[in-house]
Amino acid sequence: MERTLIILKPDSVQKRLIGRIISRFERKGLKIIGLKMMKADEALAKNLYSVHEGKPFYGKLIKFITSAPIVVMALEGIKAISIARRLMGKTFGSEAEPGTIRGDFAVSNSFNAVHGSDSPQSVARELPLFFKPEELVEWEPADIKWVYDFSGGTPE
Ligand code: IDP
Ligand code: MG
Repeated sequence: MERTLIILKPDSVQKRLIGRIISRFERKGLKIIGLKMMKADEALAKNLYSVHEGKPFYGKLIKFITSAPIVVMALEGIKAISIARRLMGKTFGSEAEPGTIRGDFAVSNSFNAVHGSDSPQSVARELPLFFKPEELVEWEPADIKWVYDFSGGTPE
């Protein structure tokens, strides 16, 4: 099982999309193991987006992500990182396919509804910025035997 970090960005919270966006991940079968609302301060934002320092959009991005509350979520599942990224759609709201979160809920290239870690290395760096180990909840969904095929012994 893989873990990933998802952030519902300030535009999602302001547009009252929290419930609808969380359900996209839930209904796919990804398990929520951490969830909270918070405001990111500048230090946290700069840490999250350190790879983008120096790029033309960096300043605006830091301002945006710290401008209003966000909802942060830790998800778990087989291939959770790539599945979540595909549910999100392409980076720019203007280019994201209909049916994806960004395709359905964002039209802007910067105010694009969600952040999702893009690799195991990013998860290892980003998840601990937002969740302490004790904030992540281990639990077994009641329907897990219908979410994955266990007929071969291991989930598929
Ligand atoms: P990602 O969120 O799909 O991983 P990144 O390239 O990592 O995309 O960029 C991080 C965030 O920075 C984007 O989600 C978006 O909010 C913003 N961003 C990226 N590229 C641009 C741009 O060219 N103009 C404005 N904002 C951008
Ligand atoms: Mg990225």
